[in-house]
Amino acid sequence: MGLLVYLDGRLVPEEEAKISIFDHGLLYGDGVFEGIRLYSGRIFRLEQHLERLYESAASIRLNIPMTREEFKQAIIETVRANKLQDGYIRPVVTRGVGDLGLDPVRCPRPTVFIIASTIQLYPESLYENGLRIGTVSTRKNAPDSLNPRIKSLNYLNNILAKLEANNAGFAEALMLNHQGYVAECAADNIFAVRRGAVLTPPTYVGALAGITRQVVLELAPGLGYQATEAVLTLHDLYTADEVFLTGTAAEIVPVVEIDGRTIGSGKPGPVTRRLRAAFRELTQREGTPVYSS
Ligand code: PXG
Repeated sequence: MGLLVYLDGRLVPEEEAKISIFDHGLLYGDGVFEGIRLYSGRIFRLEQHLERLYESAASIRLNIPMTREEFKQAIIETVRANKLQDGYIRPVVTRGVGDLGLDPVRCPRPTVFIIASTIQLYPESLYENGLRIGTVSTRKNAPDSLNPRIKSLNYLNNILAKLEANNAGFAEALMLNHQGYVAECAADNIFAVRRGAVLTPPTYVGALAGITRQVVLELAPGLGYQATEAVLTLHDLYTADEVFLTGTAAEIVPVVEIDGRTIGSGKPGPVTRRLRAAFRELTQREGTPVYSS
């Protein structure tokens, strides 16, 4: 594709963007990352993504060797260098190069890279027909072992869940926490609509503090829906009027079947559709401009 990639302070052709085999991001998944969307030349919710990146890093005691403003400029420069109008941005900060032991103290300098690329959008049929998802046996990492708010490079828990879902013929994996409460999907947050209220599990149950999730919680009241965090069981989902998933790549996707139970009418519901329309409108209206000021 001939991309220019930001790597440790320089823009380099993607073929030259190489990382050491001793980088602890690779050896141990020791690092943090973000996934950010670019819509019509504007970066959506950039400040919130940067805040989550810096908070994730602080939580694992990883010092990002740039200020937030410098990081923001690096992201903007990377998008500009690739002349993108719409796309997906992946900033990554790893513990950096160390030895074969896992001690982070032996990694003097974090590795920073930013990929800005185009995005393969999900087919429109997905939004029109909705998804069939299934609960997997892989439980979400316990929050007292790995806090779900840390968006780390360590995604094996999610990948194991995804493999199970693939194997069972489901589009997404619904993950429960160690107590059996609904946490989230392998790469998306989950919402239930019950009697006009829009509900999503609190992060302490085992969910990432998703940026799209936050946008939905902000948009819902303006459309006349009460929006709150709630601890949810599978029963709450099976008997919901509507269920949908949220994520940067997927945006807002209706779910029409869970574990063989039809959700609501079996078609994407009106609340999901209105939220999705409002979300799309917002992505065209706000965001950090890349090509002006
Ligand atoms: N939960 C998890 C575990 C995630 O990884 C979300 C929720 C949604 O969060 P945002 O901030 O994007 O609304 C994510 C999203 C993919 C992909 O291929 C998604 C994510 C990471 C890597 C790949 O869809 N994170």
